[in-house]
Amino acid sequence: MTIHKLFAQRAFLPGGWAEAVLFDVDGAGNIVGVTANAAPGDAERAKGPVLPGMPNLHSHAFQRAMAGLAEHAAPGIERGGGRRDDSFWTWREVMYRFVATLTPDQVEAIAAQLYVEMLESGYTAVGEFHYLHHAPDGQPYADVAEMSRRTIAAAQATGIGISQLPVLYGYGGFGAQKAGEGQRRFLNDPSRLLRIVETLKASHKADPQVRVGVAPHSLRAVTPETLDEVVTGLTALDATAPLHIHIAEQVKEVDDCVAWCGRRPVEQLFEIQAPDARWCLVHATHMTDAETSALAASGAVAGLCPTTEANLGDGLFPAEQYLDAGGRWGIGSDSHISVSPIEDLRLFEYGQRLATRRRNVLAGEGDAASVGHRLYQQALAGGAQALGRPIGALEVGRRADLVVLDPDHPAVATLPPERLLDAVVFAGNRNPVRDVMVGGRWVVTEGRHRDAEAVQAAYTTAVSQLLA
Ligand code: NGQ
Ligand code: ZN
Repeated sequence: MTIHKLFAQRAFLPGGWAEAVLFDVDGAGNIVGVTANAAPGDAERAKGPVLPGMPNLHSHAFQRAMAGLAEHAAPGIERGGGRRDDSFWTWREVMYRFVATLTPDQVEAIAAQLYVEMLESGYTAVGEFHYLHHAPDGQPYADVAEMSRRTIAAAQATGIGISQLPVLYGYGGFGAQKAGEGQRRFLNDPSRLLRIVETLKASHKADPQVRVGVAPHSLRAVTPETLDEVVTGLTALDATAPLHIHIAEQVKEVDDCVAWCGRRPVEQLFEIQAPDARWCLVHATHMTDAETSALAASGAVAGLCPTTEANLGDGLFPAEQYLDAGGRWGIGSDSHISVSPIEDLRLFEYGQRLATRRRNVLAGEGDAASVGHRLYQQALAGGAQALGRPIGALEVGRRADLVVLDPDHPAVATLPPERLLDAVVFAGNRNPVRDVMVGGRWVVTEGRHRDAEAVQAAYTTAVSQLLA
């Protein structure tokens, strides 16, 4: 098997920054050798410091095309009663109207544009929390997995790794409330959802760039019985496949959950399931101390989406307590109001500073006393776990997913390695990502994705049709 050799003068390995690192990558895109203090020999040379690519653990790809369409408070056809009534729930109404007519071709074009933007910003894998399954009238397409195939096709065309998470969505609210009109394209029972999972798994079983899991949408959209059925069904197909769920994002959601079952959402999930390392609890914004400790102890990942959570007015995740308790977490760009690991990591810390009036709230010990270092490192580990793929670290056995920082970026050019991630996270306003490799292949060079222009042209056509 041919081995590609890549030499980096400086690279961020699991133990921290290392010098003169030689990577061996096999033809399948796996790292098969990592040697520090090595001679470059005839290896290809990375043009700047090398970081592991960041996993983006939570995406609703189609929402990329509505970024900016829900940021005005004027009352009118799109909105409720103006700014005092604007909330997550009115945003959701805008989203339902946006989703009503989307075609498979449009979804694929939007996803491709999004994935190009992710790659150019340093994300090398995505968790696609996919609930737009059916035709506008709610009827399944001839291939029930049609829409999922489109996001996977966009991932394959652009080169990003994907964990496709077909969503189980059955109801409109706690206690098996009937789903609304705006939700009809999302609906499946557990057996049809598992058929989607099975057919996708069969189509992609040999592809190391694709993993398939399941996402029960939220405790609002499933019952304890349908949740159990889909978890059991997935486990039978793949005992380690990822399981993602939205949870406790909004105060109203917590209140409605308590009114329905007497327990808060995170409490209720732990009552009816046993979340472990396979699980990713997306948002988990509103937790009591006991819930925070239970989640941290479970080994599950908290899927944090700071820019979307800010945009939707969700609230602040109890980050300091959760990290102190050893909780695992990663980041996602969710609604894609921003597509930048830098911006999401920065806002994660800044939310805590604003709330506590302190600085370096999420710093750890040793190398991790650097907030940038600790956040980047933990988001890599949690993201990799949540996506269920061997990614997130530059070590033997993982995928060769890496980012080369621009050596001419002022911060990259001047700062010592132990401050580099702080500069990137807190002052990387001009994108410092130069080149990006996924599964051993370069997909971004000199800041630009190989197909950026064609993908954007198709995106522009798709969105102009949609908004016409
Ligand atoms: C979603 N998004 O499924 O796209 C949700 C909104 C809901 C976020 N929670 C819809 N950020 O939760 O019902
Ligand atoms: Zn979401």
